[in-house]
Amino acid sequence: MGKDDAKIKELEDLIASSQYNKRTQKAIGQYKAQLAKLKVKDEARKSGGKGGEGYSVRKTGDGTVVLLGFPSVGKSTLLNSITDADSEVGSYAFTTLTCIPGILDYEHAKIQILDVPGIVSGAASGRGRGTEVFSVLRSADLIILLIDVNYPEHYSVLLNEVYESGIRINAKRPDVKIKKTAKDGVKIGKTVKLSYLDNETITAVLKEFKIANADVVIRSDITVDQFIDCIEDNKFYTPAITILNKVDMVSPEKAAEVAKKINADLLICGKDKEHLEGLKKLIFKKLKLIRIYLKEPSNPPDMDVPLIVFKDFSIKDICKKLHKDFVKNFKFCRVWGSSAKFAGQKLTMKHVVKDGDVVEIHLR
Ligand SMILES: Nc1nc2c(ncn2[C@@H]2O[C@H](COP(=O)(O)OP(=O)(O)O)[C@@H](O)[C@H]2O)c(=O)[nH]1
Ligand SMILES: [Mg+2]
Repeated sequence: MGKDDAKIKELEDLIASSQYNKRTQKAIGQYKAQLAKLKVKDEARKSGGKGGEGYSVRKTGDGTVVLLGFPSVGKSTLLNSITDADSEVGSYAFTTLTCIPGILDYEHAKIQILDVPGIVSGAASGRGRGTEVFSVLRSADLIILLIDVNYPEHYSVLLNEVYESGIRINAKRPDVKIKKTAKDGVKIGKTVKLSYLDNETITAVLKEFKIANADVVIRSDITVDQFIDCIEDNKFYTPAITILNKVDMVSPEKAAEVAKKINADLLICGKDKEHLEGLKKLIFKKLKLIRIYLKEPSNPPDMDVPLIVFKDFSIKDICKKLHKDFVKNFKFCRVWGSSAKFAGQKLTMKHVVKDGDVVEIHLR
């Protein structure tokens, strides 16, 4: 064990054995900040010269979903069931050694699903192909936590691995602005009452990151961990769903009991191709995909084949998706549908579309 490993362990023990309260929050905040810094250093060392480049899988399609689970929970089987992929299935661990992509065709959306090697505890710190897995994970628009009904205990391990890899699932980025300044110390503005942080702790934690002068504005009731996330500014906020797999192997009562324990969003039998509509629908919903219909000037729109985009996409995002020159050559657009004030409203690239809108793009 290296010097940093020992220090990490010492800090983790200190944090675990301390009660977080008004009196201790400053010290705990400082430990947590020191720990966060050591972990960054540790990750850089473990990924070596590779810089965490991971598998070379190009993002394609309308959204990317990563299947995450321990070895043998049925990831490859599920990928083969819901996509065009042909991934090797095996009854032993580590069958899948590379990242296998497949495309799920659903409601005109082409959703890329990635089957990555099973992770094991400690993956976030570089063991068992973790570095590669997590670089794929960080590119996900949605993460599926796949749990084998026989191993519900995997759930908390997965959650921990995902957290340690810098991904905050089903969480909103906290509303915190930190602007470094040249002098005058740390100035803190708050629009909410903070339950877990006082000014002294905020200042002490910033100091650990060598920030002595800053304007800080906090608009959500954050914890010290969330504050550190905001300082590091390298976290990913990704939606996730928990899917309980292989429910054919146990009684319905047992499956329901396990599902409750891990708060599963859906129970499936990944082998059973015919009954996975519910999962496809859930994936589409969780990706927050919407349908846009394109129209050419003086022609009716093509209402058969929508363009699938993410909710909150702007016209500019749509242009980028359509063609590499569209942004450069954009003149204006007209929009029909719920995002427009009136039918055929003339709008700029900043306009944000809504599900079912008809869009006509005018280029120079
Ligand atoms: N009973 C049952 N077995 C399954 C199911 N899905 C996968 N398996 C089996 O579990 C084993 C591991 O599957 P695989 O897809 O290779 O898991 P992976 O390592 O997560 O990719 C294989 O023997 C599969 O046939 C399922 O829904 N029900
Ligand atoms: Mg596999």
